[in-house]
Amino acid sequence: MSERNQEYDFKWCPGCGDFGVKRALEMAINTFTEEFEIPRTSNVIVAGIGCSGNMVHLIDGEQPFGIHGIHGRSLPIAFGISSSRPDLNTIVVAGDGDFLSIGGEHIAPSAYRNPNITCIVMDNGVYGLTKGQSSPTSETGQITTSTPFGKLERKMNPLELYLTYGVSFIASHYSSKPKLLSDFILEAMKHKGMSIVHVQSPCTTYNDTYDILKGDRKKGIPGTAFIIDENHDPTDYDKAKALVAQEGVPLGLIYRKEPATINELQNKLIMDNPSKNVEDILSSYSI
Ligand SMILES: Cc1ncc(C[n+]2csc(CCOP(=O)(O)OP(=O)(O)O)c2C)c(N)n1
Ligand code: SF4
Ligand SMILES: [Mg+2]
Repeated sequence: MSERNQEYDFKWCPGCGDFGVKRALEMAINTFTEEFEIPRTSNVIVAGIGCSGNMVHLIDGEQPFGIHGIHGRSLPIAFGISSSRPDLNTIVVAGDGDFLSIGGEHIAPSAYRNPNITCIVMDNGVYGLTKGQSSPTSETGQITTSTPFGKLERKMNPLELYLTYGVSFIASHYSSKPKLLSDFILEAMKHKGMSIVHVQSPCTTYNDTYDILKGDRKKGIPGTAFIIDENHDPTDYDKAKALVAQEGVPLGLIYRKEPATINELQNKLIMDNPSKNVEDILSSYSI
């Protein structure tokens, strides 16, 4: 996609958190493109299937490239792009269902490879596009269209999962502060390796969590989102583990390390084996 498709008529519901994420992503792409003096088309968005994935069709202004692929398969598609075209800024946009449920099996292999991609996960705790079924991040006991008597399973903690798998950059934020969110997305884009910005992006139609996240004094709701303490050291794995084990939604950078990316390792392997021709390479696989 190098031109916005005017005939694509998908619209987010009024108040959907994904509007704020879109604004944040646009700001981050603009800054990244300007700072590195690259063409807009050197950014490529790989989208999951869901209301969130429709982001790829809704970006305003000069268009980046985009792929709206298969449900749950944004990570393998992004890996293919970043391996073959390391010059591109590869960005995944996906929902909690797409990324953590049907696509969940791709997170671990991707974390172990550490490709240079940035993932923006829009977590609304439901499958919005298909009318509000429960997702891995719905609350236990939550009534949804697929759990009319309450969800039985435990609620997933995605930040803990990313840390356990060794994702090399993990940030958490919400959609209500697009400028702040864009700063973390930009940092994630600059990070060499797999980065995830996990965003609480409420679904106003099936799971409106704005009050729960931000709190409402008049209604006596304390608010679950909290800014990460400025003394938090994101390079300290144990501190990051303790942080994500806390109740509530941390806002900020949780963890960062800089292991080699899969592209760097592949390049080294090629450099270390310069004389091999195709026949030699093939024969090294025979037993
Ligand atoms: C293989 C496959 N299975 C199921 C679906 C139906 N489907 C489309 S989107 C979706 C869930 C999306 O949920 P999420 O990723 O949380 O996105 P949201 O709409 O909430 O942003 C499902 C189950 C599909 N399109 N393809
Ligand atoms: S159904 Fe929910 S997630 Fe989908 S556009 Fe509407 S508010 Fe957003
Ligand atoms: Mg969702």
